[in-house]
Amino acid sequence: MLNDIQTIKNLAGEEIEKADSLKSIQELKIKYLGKKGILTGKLKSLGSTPQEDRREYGRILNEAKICIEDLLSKHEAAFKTLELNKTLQTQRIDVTVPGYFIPAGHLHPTTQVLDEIISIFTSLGFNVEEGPEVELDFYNFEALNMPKDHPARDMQDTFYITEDIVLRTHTSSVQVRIMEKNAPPLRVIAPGKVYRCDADVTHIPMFHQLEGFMVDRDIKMSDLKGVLEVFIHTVFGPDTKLRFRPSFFPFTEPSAEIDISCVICKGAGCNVCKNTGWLEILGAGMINPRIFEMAGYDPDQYTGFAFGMGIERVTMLKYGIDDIRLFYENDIRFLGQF
Ligand code: FA5
Repeated sequence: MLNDIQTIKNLAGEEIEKADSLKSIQELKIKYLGKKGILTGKLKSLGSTPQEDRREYGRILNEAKICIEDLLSKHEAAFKTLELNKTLQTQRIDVTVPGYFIPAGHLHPTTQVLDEIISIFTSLGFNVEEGPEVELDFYNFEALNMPKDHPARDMQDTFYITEDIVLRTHTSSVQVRIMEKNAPPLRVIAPGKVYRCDADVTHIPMFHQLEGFMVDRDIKMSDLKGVLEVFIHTVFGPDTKLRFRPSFFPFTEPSAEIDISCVICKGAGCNVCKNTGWLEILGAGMINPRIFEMAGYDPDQYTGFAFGMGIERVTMLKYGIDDIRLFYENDIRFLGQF
């Protein structure tokens, strides 16, 4: 037995010295000291040795165990340090290397311009309101003085959901909804998506409009002019001129189309303004008294103005974009410029 223990101890010592990796050290640990290990086997058989030898054998076995354990843990620690150094060498992090550029997204140009327009009107005391995009024919047309057979309905190519429900063709649909629920005075803007069955370089089936209206006693066309001047001068610069051109909308009387002096040639005449020096920007007018009757307001007491603009159109004028379809083709080379 004593010889056996000595042989095991020597053999383990030799094998541990020869081990060339952490893995082989761990294998040797199992081989000698694991549950079914050689030395563990000897310790287990201690019970079957004669009583008089048991003590001595036990002591020598324990000494051998401690000696092998020591040797194993020394080599284990050495290999661990070696491997750590190797990892540190090969996976060295150079904190001075510049980072990768992660492209960040930004707001769509129409959203940027819409946000700017909203902040101009809110600074003038207008409240922001919203209405549904799937709208009753009543609010989109009838309440705006366009009964079912009215020829003005043809001015807007409507997507009908049913005979009485449409995709709203303009944000003017919000006017009567707001007036029904609120008494004057009112100062409201209503931005949002609108839909028309229409597509070419200046028209798309889904676009954004912003409606604005003010109702109170003694609101005049000059108030409309003053408000629009602040808006136009802020967006296009203080030298931009405004022109009111007579027009027709069933819900305003009188009605006007508002032009601004061409942002490219400053009024001298160029391709963009077709040599007129002017660019159309929005529709407006004094709210037709029939709309007040629809909303339950007394037209003898209240007057008001309304205007409506296409946000893509304003964005095109602001940045000199000549094709409205670019906004919704999702070409990052175009969108990245804003
Ligand atoms: C209207 O929609 C009226 N509701 C505006 C209004 C409001 C007048 C209040 C008076 C009082 P119009 O159909 O002209 O008007 O459209 C207004 C703007 O929407 C146009 O000047 C244009 O910039 C934009 N627009 C119209 N159709 C399209 C389209 N298919 N694609 C992109 N923009 C469009």
